[in-house]
Amino acid sequence: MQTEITELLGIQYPIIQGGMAWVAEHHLAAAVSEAGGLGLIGAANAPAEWVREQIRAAKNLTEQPFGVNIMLMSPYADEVAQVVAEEGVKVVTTGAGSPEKYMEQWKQSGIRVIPVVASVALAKRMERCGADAVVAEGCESGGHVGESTTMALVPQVVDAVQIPVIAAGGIADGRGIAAAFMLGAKAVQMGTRFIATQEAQVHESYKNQVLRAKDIDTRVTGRSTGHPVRALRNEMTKRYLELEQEGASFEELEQLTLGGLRRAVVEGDVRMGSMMAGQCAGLVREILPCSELVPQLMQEAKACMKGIRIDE
Ligand code: TUI
Repeated sequence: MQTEITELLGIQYPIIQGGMAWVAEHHLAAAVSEAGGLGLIGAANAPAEWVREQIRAAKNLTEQPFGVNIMLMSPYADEVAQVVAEEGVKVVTTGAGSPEKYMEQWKQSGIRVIPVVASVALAKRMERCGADAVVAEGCESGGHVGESTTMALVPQVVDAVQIPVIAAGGIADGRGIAAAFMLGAKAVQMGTRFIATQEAQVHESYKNQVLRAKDIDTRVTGRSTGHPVRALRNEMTKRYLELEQEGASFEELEQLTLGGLRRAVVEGDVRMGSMMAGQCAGLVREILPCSELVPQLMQEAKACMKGIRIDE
């Protein structure tokens, strides 16, 4: 299925894997790209040299295009911005900030730049400074979240900009993809669904928690500190929310989440780790290889769209 996004990125399916911190490393990124979507390496808070190694490792696994997601609050963001240009990365997505200061350098290096936005205002600013597309991410998503839902945000961003819009937040199956197209999106970005894949280098216990999750099993911590983050509920989110209610200091709260992603992803600490995941975790029922998952998602989406065509 060709859209403006598949053409822009040179990929087979309009499905982009989210740049999940600790989860989106080269095995997963390469597997998604090999399956016909766009895989992403999530730079998160990692040093630039780790990102360089990941890019090179992904290139060894696939000749298909893949991208790097740069988390702009990272202390290494400036260096990572340089590394993606040096390594000839085809696509960069950004999160948790505005990538304006890197835009000229990236465009000159021929990189397709796709900022993740959670508001119409930022989407318009990104279009003005030369973004090739935007990901409009609703607050159903896992990790750092904005205010608006995907259903409300995506069509408002579509109306506000000329560049293609990619929908994210709460999408985990073909129905979600079809719905995103109905809202005017030209592709989707999915994170949570890709945690439950064979290639995701994520502790089995965390994967199993995604499989077991029900609709109401995520919580947003950090609203009081201005860094709201959605994760599967566990002892950590419970204590965090209690402390927030008691008016705990930023330092006290940070103690609870420091190293939390590593604990969840690497150690499988489902009690005190930070198992970031979106509200659609309840839709995820089985672990699949990306080579099966990506085409299957697209088949489901096509079937949905066929079902509601009124000219048949
Ligand atoms: O970035 C994300 N999701 C993330 S980043 C992340 S790393 C992290 N780890 C621990 C604690 C906190 C973060 C985990 N998940 N999604 C993309 C996204 N970006 N959503 C919202 C935004 C955003 C928010 C504010 C983009 C820009 C912005 O402000 C820009 C400006 O300057 O106005």
